[in-house]
Amino acid sequence: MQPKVGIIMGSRSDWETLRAAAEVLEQLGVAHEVKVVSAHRTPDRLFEYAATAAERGLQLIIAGAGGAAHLPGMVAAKTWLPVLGVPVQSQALNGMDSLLSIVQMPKGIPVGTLAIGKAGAANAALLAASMLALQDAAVRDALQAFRRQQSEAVLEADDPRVP
Ligand code: RP5
Repeated sequence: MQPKVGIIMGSRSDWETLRAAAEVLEQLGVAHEVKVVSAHRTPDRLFEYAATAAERGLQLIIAGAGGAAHLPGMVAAKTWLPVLGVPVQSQALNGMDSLLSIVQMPKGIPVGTLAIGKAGAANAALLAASMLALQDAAVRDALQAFRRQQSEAVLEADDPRVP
């Protein structure tokens, strides 16, 4: 199936975090691709990936990076597609460096920035699905089913003393 969402990350070491985004898209039946694209180590690949993303049929990009996390912002600068940024939890500064690098974009080039770590990665996928659901009834149904199941799971296990 033609991927609709591109999940990219600055390093293979980010996969433990971005895996959460891929799993959610898998669960919702959203076709996606996964690539390591480093802003610093493979800048030419980053430019090529971003510049050709729309013509290859991608509808939005989830970009995760840690530390001096320039990947989401630089990708956003080279494509008109929506870019969702996931700050990876870095060892030195616990992801505060990643968060501030991604969220503080200059006016004119936005990156929709999610929470630090796996919760942010999962939510990036859910937000991507919400955006696709505007035009795609199958994704809308899958997203609504996900929400229903999530609510039911909480309601069915509402006594925290019961394992
Ligand atoms: C960033 O540097 C990556 O996004 C990663 O979070 C961080 C560390 O990368 P590795 O040294 O583990 O490859 O570019």
